[in-house]
Order: sequence, then structure tokens, then C-alpha cells
Amino acid sequence: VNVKKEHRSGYHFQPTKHWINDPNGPMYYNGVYHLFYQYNPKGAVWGNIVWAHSVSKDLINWKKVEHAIFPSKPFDKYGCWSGSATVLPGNKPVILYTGIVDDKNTQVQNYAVPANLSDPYLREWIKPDNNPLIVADKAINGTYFRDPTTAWLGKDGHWRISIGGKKNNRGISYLYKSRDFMHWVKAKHPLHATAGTGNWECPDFFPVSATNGLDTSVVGPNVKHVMKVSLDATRFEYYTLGSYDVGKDRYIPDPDMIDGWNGLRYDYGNFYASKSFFDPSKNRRILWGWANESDSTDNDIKKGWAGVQLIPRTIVLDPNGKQLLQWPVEELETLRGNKVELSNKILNKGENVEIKGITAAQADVDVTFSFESLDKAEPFDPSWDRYDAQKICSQKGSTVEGGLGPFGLLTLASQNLEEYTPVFFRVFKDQDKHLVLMCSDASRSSIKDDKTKMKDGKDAYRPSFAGFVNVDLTEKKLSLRSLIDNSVVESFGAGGKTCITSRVYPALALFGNAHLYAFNNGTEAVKIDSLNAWTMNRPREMNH
Ligand code: DQQ
Repeated sequence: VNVKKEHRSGYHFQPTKHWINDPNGPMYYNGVYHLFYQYNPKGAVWGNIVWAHSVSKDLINWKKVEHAIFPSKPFDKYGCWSGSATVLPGNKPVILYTGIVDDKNTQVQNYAVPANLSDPYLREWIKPDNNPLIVADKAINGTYFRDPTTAWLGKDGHWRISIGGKKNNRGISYLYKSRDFMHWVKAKHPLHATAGTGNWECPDFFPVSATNGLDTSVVGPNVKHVMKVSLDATRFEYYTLGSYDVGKDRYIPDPDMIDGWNGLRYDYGNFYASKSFFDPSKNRRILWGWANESDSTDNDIKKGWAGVQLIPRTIVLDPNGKQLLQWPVEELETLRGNKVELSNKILNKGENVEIKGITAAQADVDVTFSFESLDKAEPFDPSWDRYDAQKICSQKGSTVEGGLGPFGLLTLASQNLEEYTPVFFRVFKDQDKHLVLMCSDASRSSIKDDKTKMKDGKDAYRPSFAGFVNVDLTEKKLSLRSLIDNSVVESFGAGGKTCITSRVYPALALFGNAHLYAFNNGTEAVKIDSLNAWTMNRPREMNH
């Protein structure tokens, strides 16, 4: 394959070529982080799925090792799909994954263990003969039965896992229990289920606190649980916060949570099939998500690769108890190179300021804006759908003059602004409260009039991704961090309350021709309180 360098990431994880999707089985073991991921060893489209494997000491610099799991047995002959790792007592890692057993996509759950625990990289994995561990019973549709979670241990000494699926249009997170990890019994009730949500892929279930990460088995009166599912029909990931009733073995979302399409999302952009794990070395929980291409399949094939893993994010409970906060792992900062700073810079209506002196195509930008008053916030049109932020952003783009906002960054911009991907805020007034909209708008990201069709007949996808930010504006400040990486713009609003990832394919704003600006198109002046931007270096050892 002749791999096109254009649009490849500089510091986001990706292999040298071919297709990748879901991160699988992330874990920390004896000083090493392991990342497995869905990979097609034969091409830049989904298929022939194996678990590729990379290892790292710092989550940033990765070394590729042998594929860990690949089709070879009757219980996974047609594919080795997503799954999770659990480190069992005695420091013994085990992987649970979904095997495809026939050409009808029938799914079973298998396990694999390291061949040699003294190999620091755990290069070789064995799939014992007592696989599969779990097959669908008659009540389960075996073609919607996949993606086992990390196991958690109950006070009764039984392990639990959840497996995603659906019955009719009801999304289900099945619950299985085992005393010895080998014999699994389906619980009478699922862990959780929600009508009308369609198939649940890659469920994730774990405890959170506002201060640090928690091992997956932690329960207690002061602990909230997160239930995340990947909704296949929208390709977004939704989560609720709630409690885990250990007596009934059920998850109960908090009463004010929206459980379904209108719920909270990990990311309001291109972020899917994520998985979290507990990192005992730093007492944190890390979330890992995959970003697919937003280009046509034809272009994916032409460029010889598709998909990146996003920067791992530390997740904690927002002190308000109503949502999560996500932030790039601190290790990312080791890649920061040349730095520029700006402070106390007023942006009047229509003003742009270029952030010069860094490599704008590959940068980390952290900016705090402030404003004197909220008075000019535009009224929120009552006919708008509060849960369709993307539609509002597509109508109220970065060039549409507002009151307080739009203001933010123009990333991956060409010199004369023929191309740019704006990441910005716009503040609305809705009766007595304010609504903060955050957008990452790909609609002007490329001048290429791309007539190559997506597989499903659609044009290359350039959505105006957006979400609301549940932030207190008393201090009249809004912060934004964007990780810009050639074709990736991964942004964190208000300290990680709202995250949006875009994939874009500029034709002009490439490498040294990319620029970065801060802008304001609202009538209220905004001030750049402080802005720090860094050129991002490449990791030492990428996945080559
Ligand atoms: N991808 C895997 C499945 C999972 C889906 C197959 C989510 O196990 O449900 O590659 O992207």
C-alpha cells in the first residue's frame, strides 16, 4: 500500500497503514500500558478483524508488538471483536472478547490469557480450549450479543460482567455472574435496559468520584456509577450517572438523568466505541475513544489508512454531581514544544488575531476568554430543539454575527481563510438562564468539492458538531482547549465539561500552510485573558 502522509496524525495514535476501530482491553500491568484495538491487517476498510497490540510506559510513546488475538479457532473463526481486560487477584490479566463463529455473525464470548507473564509486553496470548465461555441462550438474539466489559467483583465473591445487545428496539446491558471466571450464569435481570434506543455496543460500567479514579469493583454510599453505551444508530456515546443497587444487581440512573438519545454524551463529535480503565499507578480512570474518518470510503482506500485513537482522557465526576469532566492525560504535555503566549487581548466584533510562532497544523491550544457582561446574549428561539445542538450550530455558524459570541478559535485555517474549522462558543438567553453552545464546525474545513461518495451514498461528512456546556457564567469566563493534529481537532470546553472531536481534510491548510486564529463575531467584545499554545512534537516511537 502506498500510504498518503497528508492528513495523517502527528501525535494521535495510529498504525502505519490500514483500518482501525474500537480500542480494546486497555490496561496497566507491571508498569506497562497495553492498548489493543480492532484492526484490519488487509486494508483500509472494516473487515478481517484482529486485536492489534501496542505497549507504552507513558500512554504517549507506543511500541507495536504482535497481534494479540486473531481468528484461529471455531469460536472466533469469523472475527475477534471488541472486549475488555480484567486483572484478576494474583496480578493475572485476562481478556474477554467477542468471537464470531459463523458467516451469520453469531457472537459468543471468549477469553484469552498471556502465554508468559514474565514477558513485560505480554506479546503472546493463548485462547484455551474451554472457550467459548458464554453463548447466547434462547432469550437472546445471538447477533446482538457482544463487547464484554471489564469484570467487577461483588462482596459475595462473584465476578460480574456486562454484555451489550438488544431485543426488538430495546437496548440491553446483559449481566453475567461467575465465581471462578470460567463458568458464567446469566442474571435474572439485565444490569440495565432502555426501550427505544436500539442496539447497545461497547457498554462500560464503572464507579466515579470527583477527586480520583476508582477500581471497577468499588461500591459505596459516596460513589456514583456511570453507565455508558455506544448507540449504533447515531454513532454517539451516551452516559448517565446513577447508583448501583448491589442487592438487586441493577443500575439505576439518577432521577434527573436523560437515559437515551437526548442524554449526555462523552463527546458531541466523532468519538465512538470508547472504553475506560483504572490506572492504579496514578489512581485515575482513563477513557479511550476511537475517531473514524469523516471522508469517503474511496478516499480512505486511496490514502491507505482509516481511523485514529483519540488522546486518552482522565475522567472524574464534576463536583456538581451532574456530569463527568474529561481532560487529556497529563503525559500529553511532554510532547509540547515551542510555546507562544498571549494575554489581555481584546477582540472587538469582527476581529481576528493570528497565533503565530507555532506549528498550527499540530498544536495544543489552551485559552480563557472573558467578557464584561451577559446582556447581549441572543434570545434562545423557543422553536429550536434544545437537544439538537448540531442543528443550531449549522444555522448559527461562526460567521453569523451574534451578541455574546460566536467567539473562539479558527483551527486548521488557510492563509486567506478559504478553509477553517472553527471551535467556538455562543451564549443564548433562555428566559432566566443562559445556554452556552459549543461548536466544532467542519462545514468549511476543506475547499475540496468532494463528489466521491461515501459507501452509503452520502458525500464526505462535514458536520457542524455541537453540544451545550453546563457551566456557571458568574465569573464571565469560558475556557477552551483544542488538540489540533493535521486532520484531528479534539476540543474540551470549560475544563472538559463538553468535548467535541472533528475529523477534517483541508486541501490548503496543510503542514506549514496551516494557521491558527482567535476570533470574535459577536457585538460584545471579548478578552483573551490568557492563551497558551504549543507546537506538538511527534512521539519518539510511534506505532512503526
Ligand atoms: N465494533 C466491533 C464490535 C462493536 C463495534 C467490531 C463498535 O464488537 O460492537 O469491530 O464499533
